[in-house]
Amino acid sequence: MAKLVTIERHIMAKQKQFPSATGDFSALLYDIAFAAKVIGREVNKAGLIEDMIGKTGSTNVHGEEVKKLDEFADLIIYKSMDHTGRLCVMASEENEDVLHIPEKYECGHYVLLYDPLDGSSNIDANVSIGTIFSIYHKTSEGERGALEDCLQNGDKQIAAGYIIYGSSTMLVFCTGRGVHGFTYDPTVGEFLLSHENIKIPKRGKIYSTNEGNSAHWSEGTKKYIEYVKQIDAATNRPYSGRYIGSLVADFHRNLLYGGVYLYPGDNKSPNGKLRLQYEANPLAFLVEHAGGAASDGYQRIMDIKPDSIHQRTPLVIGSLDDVKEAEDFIQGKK
Ligand code: P6P
Repeated sequence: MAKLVTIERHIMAKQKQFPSATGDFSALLYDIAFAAKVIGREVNKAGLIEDMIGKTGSTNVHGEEVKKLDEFADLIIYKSMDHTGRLCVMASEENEDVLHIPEKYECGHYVLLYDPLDGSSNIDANVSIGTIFSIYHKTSEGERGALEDCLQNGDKQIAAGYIIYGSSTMLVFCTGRGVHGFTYDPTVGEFLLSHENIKIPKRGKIYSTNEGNSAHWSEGTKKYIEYVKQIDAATNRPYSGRYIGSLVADFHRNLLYGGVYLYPGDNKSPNGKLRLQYEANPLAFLVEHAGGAASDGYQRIMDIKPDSIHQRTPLVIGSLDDVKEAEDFIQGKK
């Protein structure tokens, strides 16, 4: 009988390593796990609920169509967190401005940034989608958090993770001591430890990118993608092309199997499509703690100083050797 380690038991065991811990951080992680259960329930039966599939008719700050489940997930996370007294401010990919804690509630000393439902354009096609989150310490002076709390470099993250709503619902997170995956068991209503201390292979055989954009790519990017498709048994080429079009799903597969995901900048979108604060930084935190790497093709993602909460960044992320090789091509060294 596999040892049944719930996420609560796992977090408590980690918390015991820090006698000064107040339990606030652990409780914040439980709150996220709770929100994940509620979102997962709706995502998994969305197709059966009148009016949960489809568009809201509105667009978000990025001019993208907002799906009904996007709005639902965004609200669930905010409402699960706004009254706990653990957070001082939040920021969501779905909301233009930072999300303050209502005056009637106390503020805490943590900051939560999140993409409530990434890949939502895939919802109606029943493709895996995900929630991505980052946690920082409060740095601003005032009692209630501020925009500056949401503009910290990625290497100031104290935790990050994602929930993938796929063939099963999994919560993968890291608090700086290993990357751990928990699979949701609906029969007991718990996330159970299923992937302890995940390490990404140093080199993979998978590349993930939208080749439909290749006409706009730089010469370096084009050369790298051509390189991984060439036949050379000594370097395990050609790689396999795998692209789901849902970042959490593509990242999760590469984290477990090895490989590299690229959403590069190009002559149409020099900063690429993905958001630094809600997508690149949390996944960069995870992949580095799993032994991989994340860059914009030139610099480490977690070294980038954010100027705005919605800024985009090119992203090359995955197995250490694959990311370094992609950087060499992008920088014209190969
Ligand atoms: P494209 C989804 O909209 C998303 O933000 C990521 O989840 C995904 O990897 C990417 O965009 C897909 O973008 O341009 O290839 O459709």
